[in-house]
Amino acid sequence: MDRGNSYYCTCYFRVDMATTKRNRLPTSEYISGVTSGDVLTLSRAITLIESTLPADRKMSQEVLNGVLPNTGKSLRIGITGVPGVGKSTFIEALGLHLCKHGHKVAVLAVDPSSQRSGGSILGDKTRMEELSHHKNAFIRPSPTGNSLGGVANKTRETMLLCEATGFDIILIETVGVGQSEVAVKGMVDFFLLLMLAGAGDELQGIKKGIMEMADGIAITKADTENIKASKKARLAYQNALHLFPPSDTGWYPKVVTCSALENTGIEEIWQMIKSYEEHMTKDNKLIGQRQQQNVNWMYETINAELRNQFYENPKAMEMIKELERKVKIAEITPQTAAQLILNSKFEV
Ligand SMILES: Nc1nc2c(ncn2[C@@H]2O[C@H](COP(=O)(O)OP(=O)(O)OP(=O)(O)O)[C@@H](O)[C@H]2O)c(=O)[nH]1
Ligand SMILES: [Mg+2]
Repeated sequence: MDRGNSYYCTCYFRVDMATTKRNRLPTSEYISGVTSGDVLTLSRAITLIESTLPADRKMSQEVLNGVLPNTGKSLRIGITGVPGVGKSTFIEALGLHLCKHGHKVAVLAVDPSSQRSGGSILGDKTRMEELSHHKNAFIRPSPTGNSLGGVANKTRETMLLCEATGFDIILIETVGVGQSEVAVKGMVDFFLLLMLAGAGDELQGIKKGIMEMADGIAITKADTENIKASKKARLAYQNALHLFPPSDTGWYPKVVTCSALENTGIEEIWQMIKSYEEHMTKDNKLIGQRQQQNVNWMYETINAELRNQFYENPKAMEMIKELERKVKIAEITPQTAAQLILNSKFEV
């Protein structure tokens, strides 16, 4: 295997850049390197945006603004499903399929809950071994962060950098338990839900909300003795989807079966994604969706920043503690306490 061509990120461990020596390029070199398709500069630019140092944060924004005209030219695909459903194995199969057809594929992850062995993708990197060595693929682990918002932001920014480097397909893996799938839905064009055929429990234990978010469902591990159950599950899910109101875009989610291990159904899923893209490109629906996602991102950032500024203010915290005491003993109502602190925010 030719490792020389590999884009695979070599940092197999998490590095807190805030505690390591800064080793930065000039802003213009990040921009020119990334936009000329240099993957080593891409890796370094991602390390920069993952840093929490204020100077790095400022530089990251300059780099991102510099590469912005070169972004947006990829198809962004989110892949979710419960732990162990087969997301990574599926991404390996789909990613390889696309690389073989000349696409350049970047694989990212949003998994704030994962503290195991350096992020979910690296944790099970063996599942993507072949893809990780393909010259057209780039795999980056889930960034660290103590909040979902922070992790999601870094993944969005990483996605933009990958696009500017020339990757035309972005695959984002996220675990479909908790809120990370909502964050990923808000940054991709197509959202694929992976499911397993269960013994008669096809529609149990599934969060309805996730199904409603999906643009497509793949019943995976449809191989060996699972084939029959998977076909049955496909019909059950397809029927269940009919019960949901149609989405604003007029797209009807489809359900397909696949086996990542046997490489079946992968092309069918790709065709489903392509017909979705075609549907969304008509009447500029895809552009509209992305514009809305960007606006939402701006508001999320403002909200998060306002919260941080407020809760990091020592005077406000002092006042809150005192008000908390008064609320506990019913000296004042929670509403009055909240109003007092919000009014005083401008003085503290
Ligand atoms: N039979 C069969 N097994 C599969 C298939 N895809 C994945 N598996 C197996 O299912 C297990 C979990 O696969 P992963 O790809 O790691 O699943 P995941 O959803 O990424 O798991 P997390 O990242 O832990 O949430 C592994 O043992 C795989 O070999 C498939 O198509 N068929
Ligand atoms: Mg995985």
